[in-house]
Amino acid sequence: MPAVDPHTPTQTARHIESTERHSAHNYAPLPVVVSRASGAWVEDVDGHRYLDMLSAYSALNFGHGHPEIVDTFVEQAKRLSLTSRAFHNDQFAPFCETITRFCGMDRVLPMNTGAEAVETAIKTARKWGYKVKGVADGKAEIIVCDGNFHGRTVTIVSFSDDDQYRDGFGPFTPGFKLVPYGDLAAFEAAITPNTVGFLVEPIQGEGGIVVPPEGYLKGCRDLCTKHRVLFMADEIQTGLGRTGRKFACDHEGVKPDVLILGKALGGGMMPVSAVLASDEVMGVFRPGDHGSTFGGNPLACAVASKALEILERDRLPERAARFGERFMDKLRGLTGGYVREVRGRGLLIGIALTPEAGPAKAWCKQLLHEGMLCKDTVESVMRIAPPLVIEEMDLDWAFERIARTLRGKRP
Ligand code: IF1
Repeated sequence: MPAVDPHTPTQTARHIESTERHSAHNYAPLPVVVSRASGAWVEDVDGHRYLDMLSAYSALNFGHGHPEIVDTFVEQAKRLSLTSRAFHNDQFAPFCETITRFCGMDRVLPMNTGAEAVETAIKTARKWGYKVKGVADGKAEIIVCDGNFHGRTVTIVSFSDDDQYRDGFGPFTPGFKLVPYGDLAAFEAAITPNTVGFLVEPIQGEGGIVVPPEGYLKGCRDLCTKHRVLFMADEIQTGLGRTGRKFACDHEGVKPDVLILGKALGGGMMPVSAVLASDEVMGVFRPGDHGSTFGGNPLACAVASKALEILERDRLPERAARFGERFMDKLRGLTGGYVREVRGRGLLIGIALTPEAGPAKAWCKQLLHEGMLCKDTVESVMRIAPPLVIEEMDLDWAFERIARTLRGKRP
């Protein structure tokens, strides 16, 4: 299939042709070239408007160009952008105070991307295992789940069960054990005296918006406590209001030992990630053990602090819960036909299609022509995750398009 169909307008076609020519082909984006955006709406290089129902996989919880975040960003960029951690900067302490209070954790270790935060969590668990739990050197095991997505570094893809993520990238990092997601008995059976951590997404994103059975997270939490295993929640995609609570673990009253955040923490402005833990766990780090040139930079700290302030002040988790419930109810009215199931929590929603519907990607492309951006995950699931600041009338607008499209002809 050609990258650009002959009907796509000139500017769009030019950009896509140049991209195809000069960039690595590690993505296959939908054929839209965005050039500006505000709130939940984006505009492409040919002047067409689209409603953003993906929000950069939850990195845009605050929408595009949130005025206060932009102001914070611009002001801080003018004053001080970077020091490295060789010196202190005056945005760091306020950020650490804000985020630890927000998360109910003792200490934070800031990084930049999600994958770096996951790597940090893995290093934390291993070091804790050796220094505190007393696991013999080189023997630490971390349990992870089938269908996981935690990023794309060599170590992280080492424990992916998706062949494409691993193919051609070995040799891999040992020390990980896969168990079926949602299966408490399988998790307990996999624990050994060498198990130092359990790394889990409270809702699997790339796995297809998979909500685990009720009681699973709580059960895992209890098993982790019983066997002295660190419960490590990857809330990079599910955290910060997306699922209708501050964190997806809150739905089961679960407090992780290690909390991993990213995406929306950067206010949609820049990559900011973080790992949070208790004094005991974070206490394993000594100067020089771990770090990052950009981690904890003043620009990131200022923007992230502002993002957390807005999230709380504007009650965005409650908004996600309210809007998400209504939107999911309406979507469920579409089941039968091409819709097999609608699932998710808050504004993290998957529309699972029937086999007769064909690939979800074709439907997302159809919706693009209707003026709406969304994205397939696995073969047969459409992922819906609008900014949490979206207006209800925009959600109504989106529902009309989705309903009309899914009731229409198969693309
Ligand atoms: C891409 C997926 C989503 C994540 C969880 C860690 C990371 C991610 C739970 C790593 C990142 C992103 C990566 C992005 C697409 C997107 C994605 F489809 F790939 F799986 F959201 F579902 N943990 N997810 O979801 O964070 O290093 O990217 O900052 O294009 O790969 P990162």
